[in-house]
Amino acid sequence: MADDLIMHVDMDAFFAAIEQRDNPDLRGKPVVVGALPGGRGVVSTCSYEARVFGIRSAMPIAEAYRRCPDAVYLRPDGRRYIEASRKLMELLGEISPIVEPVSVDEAYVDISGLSRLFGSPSQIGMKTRSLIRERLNLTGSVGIGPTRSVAKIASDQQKPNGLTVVLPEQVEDFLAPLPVRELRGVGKVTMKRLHKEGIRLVRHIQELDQSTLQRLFGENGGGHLYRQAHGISSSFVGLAAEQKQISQEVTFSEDLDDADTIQSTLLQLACGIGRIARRKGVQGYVVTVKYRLPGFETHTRQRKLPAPTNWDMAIFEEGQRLLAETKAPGRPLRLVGIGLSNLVPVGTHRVGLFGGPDRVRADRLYDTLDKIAEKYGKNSISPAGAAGGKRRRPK
Ligand code: TTP
Ligand code: MG
Repeated sequence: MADDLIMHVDMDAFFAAIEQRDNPDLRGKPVVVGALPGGRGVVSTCSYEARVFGIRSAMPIAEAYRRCPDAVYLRPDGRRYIEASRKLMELLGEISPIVEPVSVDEAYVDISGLSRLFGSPSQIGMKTRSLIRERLNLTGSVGIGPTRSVAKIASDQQKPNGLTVVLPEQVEDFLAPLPVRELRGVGKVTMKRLHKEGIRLVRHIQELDQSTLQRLFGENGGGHLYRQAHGISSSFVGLAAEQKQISQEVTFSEDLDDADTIQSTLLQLACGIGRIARRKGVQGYVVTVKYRLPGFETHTRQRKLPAPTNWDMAIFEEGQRLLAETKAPGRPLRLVGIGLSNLVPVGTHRVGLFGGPDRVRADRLYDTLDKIAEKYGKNSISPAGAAGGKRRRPK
């Protein structure tokens, strides 16, 4: 519909910001959440102070340490992050009844027709940010636009603590100067193909008509690019079918039998996979876990879900379940990995933009969060939790 208005909310440096909120000593400092230096894991996320050193999510922890040995290094504490996630989704539910969580710190909110209640789109955005500050004592960035893609790109424009509103008449100008990789469904392969044609900016796509794009990129792919570049809603993400599965794994430097570390590694991997899937605009039906016992005995196990997902917590939960079912309890692991396959474009299983299944999905979110929170209540994902455990800092 012409007057659709979507808000995308993405919390700033989510895991790290929660650590800084809960421990004032960490405020203003570079904080890196993820594996600890000395191991082979990766960075989950880091505070904006750490980003100055070039540290980024998914970077090997050794490289992060090389860039900033003085940063504070913490293992993730899933329980507190999930609690914050739950509060975030709840407060968004006060803005609009139609909330679609997409990851632990990110959601789309349908704000069409809410101006009578809350005022202009910017006022809705400001209201959302102030609720986040009041309830969570954290900051989030908000983007508002006529489609999900535009709202998502907008929320990223002025991070952290930003608000970017793109009105329908501004969409083309807003998208024009961006690099093509900002568009949904444009992964590495498509980007290369676009670059080969001299198409680097969204403006270059906007300059071509739809039939030219379809000649170059196929009927579906070209049509999708055309709609994305003009900010027209598009659920087709045919270009994303570049990849059959998304997977990540970590090899430990020594055999590992610490259930907390295995869990937190799995959580990080699941977040990474969810992230890639969302970036590509796909969801997967099948979650696979892979693990290696000492001596290279490697196993995989997978399960097909009733509905496709690209949500971190759903991938994590399924992975955990599979691992619990398969691994002989207490046996040390050398490697753990998780994958998402049977990928389909987002939207394949939706009725309309925010149709029935999305509401169901929001319900499932709370269900899952409850279960995870319960679990972590007893067995926190990390010793850095409220139980007063140790927060290790490298020497
Ligand atoms: P993001 O929203 O991508 O990152 P962020 O909130 O830390 O920072 P930004 O201000 O740029 O939004 O991801 C949300 C959380 O998901 C992040 O805090 C940690 C987790 N995560 C991982 O564990 N691994 C990853 O590779 C990424 C990207 C995120
Ligand atoms: Mg975020």
